[in-house]
Amino acid sequence: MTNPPVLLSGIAPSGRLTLGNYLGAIRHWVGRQDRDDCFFPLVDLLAVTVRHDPQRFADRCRDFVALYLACGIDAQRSVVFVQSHVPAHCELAWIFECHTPIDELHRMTQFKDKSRRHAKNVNAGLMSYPVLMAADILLYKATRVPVGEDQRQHLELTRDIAQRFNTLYGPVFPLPDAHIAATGARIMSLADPSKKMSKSDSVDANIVTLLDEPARIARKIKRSVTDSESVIRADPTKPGVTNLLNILAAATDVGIASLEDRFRGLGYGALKTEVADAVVALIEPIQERFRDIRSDPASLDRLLADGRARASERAARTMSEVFETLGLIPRLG
Ligand code: AQP
Repeated sequence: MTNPPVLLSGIAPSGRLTLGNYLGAIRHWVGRQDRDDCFFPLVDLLAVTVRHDPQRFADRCRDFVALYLACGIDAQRSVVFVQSHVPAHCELAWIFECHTPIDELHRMTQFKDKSRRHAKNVNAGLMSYPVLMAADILLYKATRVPVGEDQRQHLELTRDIAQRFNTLYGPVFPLPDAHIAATGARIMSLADPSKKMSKSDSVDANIVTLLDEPARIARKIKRSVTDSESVIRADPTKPGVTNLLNILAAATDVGIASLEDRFRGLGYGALKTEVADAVVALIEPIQERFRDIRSDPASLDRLLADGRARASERAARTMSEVFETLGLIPRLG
């Protein structure tokens, strides 16, 4: 019997988890757990590329992990762990940094975007974090990486890094593929649908967070920006309406074309009400489970210790192979 493919996907604990993170990423992780060998790190070291609050950081990380679980990630079947608990991520990232031309990193769209957003803190980590991301993936020899559309470029970089390493030293790493869902891959901001919904967005009206109260979620959706045409159809010239249709399609698993049929002749109010109801129906049970899981932080920490042990074991195997391939003196004992 062949081994199931290794799947890895993670999220940085910055800001607040959004509907975009759920529909574009986490929801797709849940369905793969029976089929793939799944690793779901909380990529906490990525979050320190921007200024963070050390007093509240550990609790925020626990919130994120609790949300993973509340969304349906099962820590028995999958390996749920914290990136910083497995130092091999940084060791491999260093080796990859030595094999990644700086120009390639400068070209990354997210680097350009983040350099603009954090103009006073354009640090080396902001530029090199896609290399750490490549290490996160390749350390476990993951071949499936379910992500939203925004991560496609980073996956290409990961493949380039793996390919370069293999060509120089021998075939160590399989090439991973980005698995981008047909629906929900790019959920846009509610108040500014020209940009993606982003968990570190400081404008609350732009995002639906997984921990927003249901009434607040409904209010934000009902106030979302549309247009003056009053016709419900998916169309690049109608980003607000298209976004609402995408959200509804992803939340209810109904195709865009049938939604357009169903809403023919109806106004934006009807669409917004239905989107709000569907999103609340999706998020409310997650919130209930979250409260339950979060009420027992000791269990959460034990679960992460178990995840660390399982992840470390797999990581150590890859690192031995990498060190040997690079000609380093083997670590004995
Ligand atoms: N709007 C989105 N629609 C669909 N998928 C999305 N993802 C992110 N935003 C959307 C997917 O969620 C996973 C985590 O990505 P991320 O950590 O880059 O999340 P973010 O919300 O995009 O984060 P920010 O605001 O850019 O904050 P930083 O970078 O500071 O953490 C990925 O699979 C992503 O594709």
